[in-house]
Amino acid sequence: GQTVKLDAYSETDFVFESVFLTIRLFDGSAEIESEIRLRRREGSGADAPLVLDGDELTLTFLKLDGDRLPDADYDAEPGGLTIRSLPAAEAFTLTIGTRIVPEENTKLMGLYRSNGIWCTQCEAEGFRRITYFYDRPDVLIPYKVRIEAPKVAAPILLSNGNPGETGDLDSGRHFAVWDDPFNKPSYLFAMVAGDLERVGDTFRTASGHDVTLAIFTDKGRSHQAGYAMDALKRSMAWDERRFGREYDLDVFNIVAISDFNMGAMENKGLNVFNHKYVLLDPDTATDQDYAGVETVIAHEYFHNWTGNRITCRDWFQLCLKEGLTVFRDQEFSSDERERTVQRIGSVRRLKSMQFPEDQGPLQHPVRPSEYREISNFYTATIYDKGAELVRMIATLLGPEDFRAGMDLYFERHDGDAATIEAFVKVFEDVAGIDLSSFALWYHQAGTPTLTVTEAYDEAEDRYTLTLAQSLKQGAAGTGTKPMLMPVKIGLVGPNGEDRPLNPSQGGEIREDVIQLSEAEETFVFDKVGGRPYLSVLRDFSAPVTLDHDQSESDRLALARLDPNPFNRWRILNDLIGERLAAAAGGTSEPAQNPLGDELVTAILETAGDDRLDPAFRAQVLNVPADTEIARLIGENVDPLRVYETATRARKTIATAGTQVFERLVAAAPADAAFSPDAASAGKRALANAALGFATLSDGHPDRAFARFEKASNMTDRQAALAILVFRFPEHETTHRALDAFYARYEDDALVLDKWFALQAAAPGEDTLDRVQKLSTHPRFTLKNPNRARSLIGSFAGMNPTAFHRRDGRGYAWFCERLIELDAINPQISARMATAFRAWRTLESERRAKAEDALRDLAKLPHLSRDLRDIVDRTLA
Ligand code: B3K
Ligand code: ZN
Repeated sequence: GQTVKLDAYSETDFVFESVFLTIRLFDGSAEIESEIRLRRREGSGADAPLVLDGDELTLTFLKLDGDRLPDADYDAEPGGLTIRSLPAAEAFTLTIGTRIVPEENTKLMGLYRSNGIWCTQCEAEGFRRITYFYDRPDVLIPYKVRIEAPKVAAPILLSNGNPGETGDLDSGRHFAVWDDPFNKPSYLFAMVAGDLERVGDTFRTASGHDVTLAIFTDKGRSHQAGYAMDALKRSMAWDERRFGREYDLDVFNIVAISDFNMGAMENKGLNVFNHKYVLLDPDTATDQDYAGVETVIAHEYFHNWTGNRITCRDWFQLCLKEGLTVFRDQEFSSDERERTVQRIGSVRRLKSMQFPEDQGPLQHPVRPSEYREISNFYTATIYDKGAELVRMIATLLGPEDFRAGMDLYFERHDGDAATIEAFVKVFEDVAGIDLSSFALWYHQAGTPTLTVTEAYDEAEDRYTLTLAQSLKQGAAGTGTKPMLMPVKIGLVGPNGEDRPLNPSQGGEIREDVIQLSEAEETFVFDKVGGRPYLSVLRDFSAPVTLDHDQSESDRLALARLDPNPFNRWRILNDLIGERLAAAAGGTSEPAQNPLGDELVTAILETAGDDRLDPAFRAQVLNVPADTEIARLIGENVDPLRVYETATRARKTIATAGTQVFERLVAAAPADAAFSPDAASAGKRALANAALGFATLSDGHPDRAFARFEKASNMTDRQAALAILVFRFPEHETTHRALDAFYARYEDDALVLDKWFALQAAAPGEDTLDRVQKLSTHPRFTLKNPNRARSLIGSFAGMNPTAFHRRDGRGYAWFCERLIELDAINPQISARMATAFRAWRTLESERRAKAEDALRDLAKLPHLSRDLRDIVDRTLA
């Protein structure tokens, strides 16, 4: 495959003005007629050919202003169309006919058929699988679409924009026309046709415009769309309140599809969703599922402004829409739910998904400068680190200037295909500052280390803080210069009060935010009123690794009394992570209590403190994942040893906290009425965490099984089942629970995914045998992305003990599946292959086996470009 480079960007030779698509759907094929109005760009050569993108296309005809073009004037290949001898100056119309087979489109890119429903996915480069086009984000034009389809199979016909004419045709067919007045790039095109059920609602915008809302689902599922609709209306209202952004079309449609490569897609006026992020009810969905639906609905809706009204000039700018939109959905969830708990969730995600990426072979900057396959760049770095960069701008500028900057961005760039430079510039302009050293964050890959040293002069009552930043050159080799970063701090007194900050020397500080820009800076604070506890990097104000040699007693004091609740969690979580990494990383017999008594006491005190938010306490009990501990160890990792150390630590907490956990379990009746709100969810999270610990000290499955049977909702049912499967994988009680769960939900694909996923994630080398057997289960298929992810993805991505089996059989089996999957759906195979990304940090035996497996993959001649790109970069 060819490498695409940022600095090779140039405008198209021709300017598209508009397009009219006619899509004729038949059983077994689709005919597309694309009528493009265009002209040669002024200044581009008078004989430059028109070169259009295509992917697996068949041309059926080609006309210039209504007349067939002579064969000699064009070359049509499945992968592109080149047309010569086109008019030099005046505008003209090309009509391009293509034929495709949606039923055979297993890549689920372009136009495909899922469960009888015709639907599309075009981002990033799927439109070229429908028709020849300038399939790039800087070609912005109005689309008119006419869909023709059989009435019985497809009573519902949808596309972008506002609905137009509809009517009947011969032979049981009908048509519908859609008009999208907003200029858009091809990746935002969408079309859906099928026999769908509809849930409707309306939303009146702040300026009084009535918008018709609808969610379309498979037959018999629309009753599960209520929460998604509610989340949509709340998102619309929030974007008006918080960013002054109103919706701009007469209709907003969402369609839930069962075969979908990712979560959802923000097509203008017609969002297409993985049904996992639409369909919910208490009996089948967990609190986490509810939160996921809310986030994804909001995220796609927010794209209407950040992504659609203002799009990206090229795919190197992907974080312009994704990082910003993740930031916006995080803010929405923080306003709708509980800010600290949301922040903890985002930081956990960042550390577990983005940090390993940024510290391994798949490292890339938030704005990459080259790619071989853009689909592989929808990463945690683009999304989550991209969001952190926006958050840092907000923290550096403060709320007023940040909002003013966003207003200016919308005003200045509405209708543009913009760049990161343009985005950063609006904030420079409103705040009158130079953000060039901040902009390095977009270009330098890797996680910086922030080193903290402090000194207190008792005689002068003077506190001195030195902050140093450093960045290692990583796989991407993108530079190591110091970057402007906000470091939010507090100097905390013994009663948990924030002391006033009186900086007398050092660089820039605004309120409680240090604006660190040099490699090292020292700040002096006078009259601090006695030696303070330093609470640093509050709210995780910058995405860095903290290197702070703070005494255990200071840290434990802060864990109790820091007025910044995020830091209370972070300090405990860091301590647990460090202790477990130290114990699991060595080679000597690990200590009986790797956490130490005082830390255990602090955890239990927080978990048992009824004055604190239950969701927060549940987060404190949520010990860092094995993969996070492995990352902290950094080299020669033995995943089995990590698991055993973490289990020992959990047992210690369980034993020391028997009373606390008994009380917490008892306080939450298993059959309580269900409400999906954040406060109720937090109570369930705490009770279920407590149940896990209580079961650990019981040492038998009865209590979890009883809870499983009594559960009134999926959150409690799945939590109890997970305890059984993870702790007692071979116990007869566990089999009984799994069978009962299966019998109850075998016809509900989304719940069955949970059944597969839980079993695949059960720790232990033996899980491989179980997963192998499950892969021959009649309900297992690699063709449905959710199902493939539930078993194979969960095994490779969530089960280090089984995937990284010492004998290498986990790799061997996984790679066989990967190859099968690659022939069906390369985006999914490539995504799953990232499970190997930390292979170099493994102990030598496993490392050698992983390397062999990767090299064997690399040798195969027929890998997709997607998978090859990941394999090659992982090995590089
Ligand atoms: N923009 C889409 C992601 C498309 C992924 C293409 N491989 C969903 C989102 O981020 O909102
Ligand atoms: Zn997005």
